[in-house]
Amino acid sequence: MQRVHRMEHQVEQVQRQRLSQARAAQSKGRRAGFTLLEVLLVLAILGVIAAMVVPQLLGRQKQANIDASRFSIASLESALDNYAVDHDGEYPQTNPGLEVLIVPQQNDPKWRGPYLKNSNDLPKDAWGNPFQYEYPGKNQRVGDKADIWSWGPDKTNGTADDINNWTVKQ
Ligand SMILES: [Ca+2]
Repeated sequence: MQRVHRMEHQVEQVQRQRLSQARAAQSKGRRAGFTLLEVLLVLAILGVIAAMVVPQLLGRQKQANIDASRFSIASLESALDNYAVDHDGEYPQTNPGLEVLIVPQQNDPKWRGPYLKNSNDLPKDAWGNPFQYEYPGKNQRVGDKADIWSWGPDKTNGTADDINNWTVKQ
């Protein structure tokens, strides 16, 4: 009777051991699989976030460049106004253009520049191109003003993305 009991006990022990091993193996397997799933999930989420955020950031960068170029045009306009104050209300002609805001033309006793804060170089637009200048302006609707414009993001003159001082809001 006691022997039988002992045997039952041994069987029970072995069963318990096997079960515990099986659980350990199962848990190990599940863990590894879950880690891989986690990685894939994270990658998928990152992909979704990148797909949403990157175009938005690019769009924002483009808008910032447009704003910066518009700001430069406004600075040039005010520098030209200062130049005109010293030159009996006359803006520089198309040639020599904006250059005279930094360097006076020969025989120009009225010049009291430089008229730009950064007097070493004329500002460039956000895409590295010089601002275009024409006086008398052909596009101004009111008054005697100069045309100032940037070729815009596509770096090409006369396209829709040009930034200028005669279109009210682009
Ligand atoms: Ca353009």
